[in-house]
Amino acid sequence: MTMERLSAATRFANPVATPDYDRKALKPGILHFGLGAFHRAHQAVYNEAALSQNFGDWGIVGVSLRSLDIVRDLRAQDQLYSVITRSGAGDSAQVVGSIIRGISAVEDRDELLALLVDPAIKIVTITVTEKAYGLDPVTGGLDRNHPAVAADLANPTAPTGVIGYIVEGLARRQQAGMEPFTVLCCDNLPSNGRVVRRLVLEMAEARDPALAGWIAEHGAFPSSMVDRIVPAATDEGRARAAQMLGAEDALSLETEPFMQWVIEDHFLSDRPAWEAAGALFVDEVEPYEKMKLRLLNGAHSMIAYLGQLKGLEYVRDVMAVAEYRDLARRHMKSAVKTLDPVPGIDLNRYIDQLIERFENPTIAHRTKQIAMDGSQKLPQRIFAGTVEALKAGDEADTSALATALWIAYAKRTLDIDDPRREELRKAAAVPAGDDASAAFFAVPGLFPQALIDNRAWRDRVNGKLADIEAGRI
Ligand code: CS2
Repeated sequence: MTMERLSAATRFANPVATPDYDRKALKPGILHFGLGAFHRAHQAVYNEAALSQNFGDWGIVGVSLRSLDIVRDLRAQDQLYSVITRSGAGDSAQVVGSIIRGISAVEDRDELLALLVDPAIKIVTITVTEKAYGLDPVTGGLDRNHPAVAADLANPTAPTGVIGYIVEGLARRQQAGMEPFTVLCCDNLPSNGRVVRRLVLEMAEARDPALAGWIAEHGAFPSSMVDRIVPAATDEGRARAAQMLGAEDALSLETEPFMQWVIEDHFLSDRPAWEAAGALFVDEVEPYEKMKLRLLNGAHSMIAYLGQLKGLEYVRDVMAVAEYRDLARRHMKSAVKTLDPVPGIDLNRYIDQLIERFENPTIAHRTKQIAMDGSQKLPQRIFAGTVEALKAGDEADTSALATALWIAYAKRTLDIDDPRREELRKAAAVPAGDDASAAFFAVPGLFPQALIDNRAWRDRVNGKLADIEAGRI
């Protein structure tokens, strides 16, 4: 028997939370780039909570830069989808209605360009993953060889990448005598607002210095720290959702109960009351970002490479090995020493909570998924903290191990999934002499100079590599 497709008319057999506000009253107020699982389980859920507590009419228009499927599926489901929250305590289902429309940058480009200049759109939010920004690892500015950046510099009025769209949208607003929109980055980059501001200004400068000046003066690029573990969706998860909903949902996804969003309170307009779901508005996001990147994401990457090298498919499988769980904890205990106090957070509790989150037996988070794009992730997750740890006289032993695990993984994985794949493949092919990691340290802009210059720490990385290769780790 085929099940009906999720829609506004679905009558649920089981308890399911559904939009309890007037969806028809929502207006497009937020334009979001990147309609993947993370956005749907994070910002859209915060927005849902704000709406359900009767705060405003902020609808999200979601832009998919590449995948047409998400947009088609949303359309086929009255722009509804489900979030299944899972833990040892049980599962719960929520149908989210705060995304009022999905559009494709490929098929609906004119509509997208029109929305960027629609005064109703006050906030542009972004989750496109680290590699989509076109960030040059050497300069920290715009990578002019990045395919989307190169295309958008050559043809700025017909953009293809997220920075190109933002610059074109702001240019049109300037020409129309309007205010800019606020740009809110929600990707795992340190000082993500500042990073995006710089990329936008550099691209605008290349096109028209007056535009760059206007953006610098009038624009707003708050930073934000986002957190929720949301594995890529699977058929198994979709089948589980269908059971709970009594309807097919091609867009359902599974996630953990925990979620966190810390946002720099710097908006050009009013904004949704995301605090309704616990979002924290602060003056300085950096302490929270550093905490999350170095503790959660740093340990996550370490666990991912361990898992990949040891044939353990999920994070929870790695955590089930006492030795590896202890290692993850040891790494966090060491990395935490590089952090300043984080307002309102007990860092020891935070670490305990992370261990529990990673252990969640109901969350099937593939180590392969996290292992992806290491060149884009390790600098902020592992290397930045290592520089500070070494400066403070620490040996940064677990960081050396995390680095060696990644190098060993790169050496063993021919089809490594990373935008710097070619360079990593070349480094991996260099025969390991006395300095087995040298070719990786020579990849431009990957390691900070302080680590490249630190012979003792590099020897430590080599020692760990030898241990891994000899099966001692
Ligand atoms: C993970 C993150 O895939 C990865 O690299 O470390 O996506 C992680 O699950 C999130 O940042 C959690 O908020």
